[in-house]
Amino acid sequence: MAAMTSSLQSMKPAATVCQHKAAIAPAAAPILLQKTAFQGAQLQARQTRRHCLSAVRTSATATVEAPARPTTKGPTSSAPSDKATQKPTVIITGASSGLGLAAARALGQSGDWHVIMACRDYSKAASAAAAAGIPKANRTIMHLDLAAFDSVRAFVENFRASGRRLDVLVCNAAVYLPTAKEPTFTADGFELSVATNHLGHFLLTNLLLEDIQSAPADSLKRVIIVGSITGNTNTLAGNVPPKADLGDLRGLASGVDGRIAPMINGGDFDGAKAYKDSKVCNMLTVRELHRRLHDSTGVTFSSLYPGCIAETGLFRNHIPLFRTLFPPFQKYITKGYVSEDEAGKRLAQVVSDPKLSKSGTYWSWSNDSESFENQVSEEVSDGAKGQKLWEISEKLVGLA
Ligand code: NDP
Ligand code: PMR
Repeated sequence: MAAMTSSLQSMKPAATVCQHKAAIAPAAAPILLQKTAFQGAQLQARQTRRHCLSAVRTSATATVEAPARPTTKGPTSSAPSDKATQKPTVIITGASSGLGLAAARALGQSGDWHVIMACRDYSKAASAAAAAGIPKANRTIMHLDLAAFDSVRAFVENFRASGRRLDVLVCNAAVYLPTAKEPTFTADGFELSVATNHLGHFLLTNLLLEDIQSAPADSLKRVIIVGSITGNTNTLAGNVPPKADLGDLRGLASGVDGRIAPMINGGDFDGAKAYKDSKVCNMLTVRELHRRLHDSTGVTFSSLYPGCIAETGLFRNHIPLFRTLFPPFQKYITKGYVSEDEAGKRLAQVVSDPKLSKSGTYWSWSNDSESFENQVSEEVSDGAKGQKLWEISEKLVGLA
């Protein structure tokens, strides 16, 4: 295991690319950013964003299973009575593998839910749904690339055009880039893990809140953002270096002026830390959503740590030795291991169990699979930091 830790600590920056470079016309070649060229410098961000985003828009509409020509501006125009007769609907981001797929299966197979699988790879999601045995009638696959704000907005329009009610949103998708030597920046100009795991979900949640609010009276009305033990430094797992630490958020804040920083705290790029920081953002966002919006909307906001699901695609970018040793380490040494199936049931429980209705909660499970309200770290419980993160994020995603 020392090898795992040292492999994480030895990461050094290397090359930086625009996420959508394959979709960009030759004229846009200069926007393939090199770290040295932009570090601390003002970017031609608007031009970059416009160009990459038009490419994303094309691919998004081409792969949507639901109606592909959205016309609605706010929540769908279907009569409320239509929605009252529909099954409750849950949107799960990143439902093409791992935890998201397992939760989609648990909910889809229950027969009580319609699951919108919000995925960036349509074919992969379709094969995964079929292999998992999620009945076709109980699921819809819709394209969503969380690493592109334009795709998030297109997803929301497409969802609204489908005429479905929305009861629960699960922000589950994530990327973990522990061996990356250089940051990857999205077309919008943000480090890939923070953009995907935090900013994309932040925008999605804000846009879909009004849809959840207008769900029929019997709705559970929930927003769930998947957190992790590794973002909580009040645990042993959270103290494995590199530790999560957003600092004063100066790196993230510099994006408001169009500058690009590889890390939220303004430091040098570290892929493992970027992931853990993004999980801190997820858990801070849940607490801030609760503080700002629970009383006025009646929506329940929660986060969770489902256990260590040591065999998911999350570790696809880790070194082979890690992928071999990590599952037995978690099974026999830390005893933190949980199967995808069990973790999926846990997430499905946070979606559907009327008892798990306390807003602002970070759920965890004991070894006998009993849910309990867990404690978060000092950083995750820092209300001032949560507020600051919210205000910066609103500006970065174009909501303020
Ligand atoms: P997986 O890699 O299996 O699942 C991640 C999902 O996110 C995939 O479906 C992936 O899509 C999707 N995704 C990645 N980037 C994007 C994007 N830009 N747009 C849309 N979807 C995207 O990992 P897990 O199931 O382990 O992770 C799920 C959640 O669980 C994450 O939030 C993770 O932080 C959390 N978690 C995981 C733990 C674990 O031990 N595994 C422990 C604690 C929390 P694709 O299939 O196309 O790659
Ligand atoms: Mg951890 C009780 C101990 C515990 C638990 C529950 C986890 C979960 N880990 C624990 C302990 C340790 N880990 C210890 C003592 C070490 C040092 C040997 C260790 C190392 C380690 C590495 C190198 N652990 C890791 C990594 C990763 O690359 C994973 C990671 O940080 O991903 C972000 C990881 C994880 N350990 C966990 C969990 C749940 C993960 C991964 C998933 C996540 O947080 O999303």
